[in-house]
Amino acid sequence: MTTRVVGTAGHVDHGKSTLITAITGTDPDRLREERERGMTIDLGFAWTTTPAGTEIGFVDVPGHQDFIRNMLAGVGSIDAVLLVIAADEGVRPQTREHLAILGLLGIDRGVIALTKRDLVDETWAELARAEVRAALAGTALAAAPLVEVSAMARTGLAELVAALEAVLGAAPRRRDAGRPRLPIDRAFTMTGFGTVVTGTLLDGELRVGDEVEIAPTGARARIRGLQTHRHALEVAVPGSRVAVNLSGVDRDALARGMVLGRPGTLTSTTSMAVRIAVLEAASAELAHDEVVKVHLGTAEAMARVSVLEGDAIAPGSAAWVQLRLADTVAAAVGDRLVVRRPSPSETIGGGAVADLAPARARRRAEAVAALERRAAPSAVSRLLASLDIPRTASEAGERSGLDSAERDAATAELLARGDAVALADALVDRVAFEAMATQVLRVCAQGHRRAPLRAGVPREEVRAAVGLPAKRFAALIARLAAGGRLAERGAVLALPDHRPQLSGAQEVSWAKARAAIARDPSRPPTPAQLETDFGLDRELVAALGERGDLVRIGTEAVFLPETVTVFADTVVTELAVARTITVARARDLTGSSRKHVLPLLQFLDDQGVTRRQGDDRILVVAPDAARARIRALVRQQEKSP
Ligand SMILES: Nc1nc2c(ncn2[C@@H]2O[C@H](COP(=O)(O)OP(=O)(O)O)[C@@H](O)[C@H]2O)c(=O)[nH]1
Ligand SMILES: [Mg+2]
Repeated sequence: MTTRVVGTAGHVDHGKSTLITAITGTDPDRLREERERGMTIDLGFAWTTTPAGTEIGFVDVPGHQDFIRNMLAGVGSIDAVLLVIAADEGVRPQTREHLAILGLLGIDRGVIALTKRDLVDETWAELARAEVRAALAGTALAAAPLVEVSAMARTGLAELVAALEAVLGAAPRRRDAGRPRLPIDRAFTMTGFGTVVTGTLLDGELRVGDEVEIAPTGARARIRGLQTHRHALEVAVPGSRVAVNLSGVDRDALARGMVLGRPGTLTSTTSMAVRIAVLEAASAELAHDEVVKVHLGTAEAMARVSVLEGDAIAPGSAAWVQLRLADTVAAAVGDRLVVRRPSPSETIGGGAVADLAPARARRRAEAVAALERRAAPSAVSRLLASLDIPRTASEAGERSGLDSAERDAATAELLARGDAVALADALVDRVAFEAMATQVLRVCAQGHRRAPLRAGVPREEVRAAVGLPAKRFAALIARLAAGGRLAERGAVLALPDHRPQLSGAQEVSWAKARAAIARDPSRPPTPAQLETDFGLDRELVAALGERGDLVRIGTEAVFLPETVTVFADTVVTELAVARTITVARARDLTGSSRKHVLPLLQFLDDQGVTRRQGDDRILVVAPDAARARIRALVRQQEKSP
């Protein structure tokens, strides 16, 4: 069975509540004050099941202009409107204001009820119909069916329900983004149950037992029970009227305007960017810095308007604004809001939220261009506009107001086109990716200039400069390395062509040391001796190793590259013939000392050329391959330190 929600609208005393009572058998005016005054003050709720089996929940709103804020809290998430106009009075001010609000909220389906038909004759009814059609002209409801009814005489009621059912039948299914949101319209305690909140459920399902969070307070609670139209449920579906029985939260901690959702899925903010359309009928332009009342979902907050284009928005036109709210509200991209002027009370305009907590724009033109992209009609361009910094697909989808299916399709397309790049758990647009890449390369270049002797810049230093979390940073670096734009050298990062650079004085010291080593290459000095005798400190020795001028074996032995090659050739040739070699034999063959031969043999082991077997070593690879490997290693050190 499908359940749908219809909201009433129309001027006070035109018969909305009486009509709902006639259709559902429930008087939606539930407050004592309402019954005493015969006037709706706050939202009322009732429901009926049509003969064809559609369950319709009604949200009955007050028509009086003093209670417009309650009306706004009720019509935000309805499927269709029942616009009530009394045949005897015709179109009145709140008929027009409600009509304008419906337009701003994007409610474009509904039925017009011409009520109190028993009070007028056919000539008068004819005039009323013409007046109604004229008022609707140019609105989304221009072609809505009009049904003449009398709640008193009970005429036209079946036709009205049938017309509503037809309109609802053509309405799209409610979106299920897997991210339920219940804008709370009532919070109360019920004897025997405890805390209950009600609302029209959006964007996902709620289940008994779910843990929930209340935004913007962040309070946590658990769902004890769910009801739609007084039936107990296990699961409540999007688009239905829901009463949620909560445990773990006090009624006093809950109020209309708060939103219930899954923990961690709601966004609360005090600022948002919206393209505001100002009503043609507005009494004045909406000025920069003006203070207005913002109605969003069931919430309301005072806000200051920053007009991003020009200094004011004239009646009948639209422009991007940033709203700075006095109170925190929970909102999502795509939510519609209405802007009112507090006094004299007047609906000015409204629009859809395009960005939450937008960065304060330094240049208005840039901010507007970015917002235009974010409000683009296609899912792909909206998602792309959300990827100006790395975001998970789910974060980006939420920012762009996409459901999960739209988001997944758009993600796949952006990745396939190369317009977005995956970085671990996140996506980022190509432009931002290139900006981050440039930053990495720039930090490396600066590091090379600052410390020319170093092999590169510590990864952590680069990561801090780019400001990415570890996994995304690792993915960024892996991409740059795979593309040959960056070299990963152990714990440091370097530009691929970076070679440690020695100063003139260092080159002179090295030339002296090199000449000394070359005099007896198989018995070179240790790094400690190089430092005391030639002033080559460990950093310089490391740099010479990176540059390929020295081969470092462990931390305590250095050799000239050609010494390593000659030693390896000698050992390999001996092994090719004798199969095994001892340390003593290697020493004798190369005219070296045990102390110097040990690290060289260890080096061959480490490079996978030889292996220890007892006190001997044996060859692990074919002799030619062994020679080639050592040459390649020593040469590689020269080419790419
Ligand atoms: N004669 C007549 N009076 C009606 C009809 N519907 C409502 N009324 C009366 O109009 C007044 C206002 O009705 P109500 O439903 O409270 O209007 P609302 O403010 O739009 O909710 C009440 O006194 C109703 O009894 C109708 O069909 N015929
Ligand atoms: Mg009423």
